[in-house]
Amino acid sequence: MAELFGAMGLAWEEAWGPGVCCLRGAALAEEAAWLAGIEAVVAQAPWRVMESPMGPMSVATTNAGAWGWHGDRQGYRYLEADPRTGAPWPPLPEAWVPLVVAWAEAAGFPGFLPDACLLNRYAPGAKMGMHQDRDELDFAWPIVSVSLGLSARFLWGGATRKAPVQRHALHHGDVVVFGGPARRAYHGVAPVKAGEHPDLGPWRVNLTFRRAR
Ligand code: MD3
Ligand code: FE
Repeated sequence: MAELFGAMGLAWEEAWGPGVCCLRGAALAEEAAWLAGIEAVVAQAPWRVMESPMGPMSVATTNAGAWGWHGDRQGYRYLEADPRTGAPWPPLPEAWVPLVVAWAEAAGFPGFLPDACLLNRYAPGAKMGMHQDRDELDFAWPIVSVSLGLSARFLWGGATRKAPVQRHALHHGDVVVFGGPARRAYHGVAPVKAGEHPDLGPWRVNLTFRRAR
């Protein structure tokens, strides 16, 4: 467990396995920029519940960046505009990008430049079933995840649905970079427990930065 400074603020690096790097608390140093950025995104593209072929998701979702992830009964894809309004998704807040770039680089992915940020908001009881993220073009790029608000139990499986699952708590300010052999691993989030976070209230918000195209 190495202590990191500089672009990461003060953070603790944890290796979970091949291709996964957890930077505990890395987003805390710029917490205000994360919260203000979320407010700006949601003002332009409000939280909405997306559908999946199995029915409505239990999280509320929105997007920022050139591409936004969209789910409906037909399946999943990236869209250049918010289907609610036809307008482009809000831009990635400027303060976010250098932080994400630095975390990706620290995890061994120089040159990562996200063009999509999927924001998921969990109320107590909300969860995400085990799935792979495979709507992006190039799996050589990692996904960078930022967790804020209520804690959650993250479930990390393997290359198949049957592989054993590791469980890791994710807390306010934690950053995880998933790349290489972990990029197509099955993963999910257990139902979030009721609680009240001092800065976010009764919510968990997770942001995933992706290279969609
Ligand atoms: C491992 N979100 O939006 S973030 C998702 O906490 C998603 O909201 C979860 O899974 C959340 O698709 C988990 C961590 C994460 C994100 C993408 C991954 C882990 C991943 C892609 C591949 C492997
Ligand atoms: Fe995912």
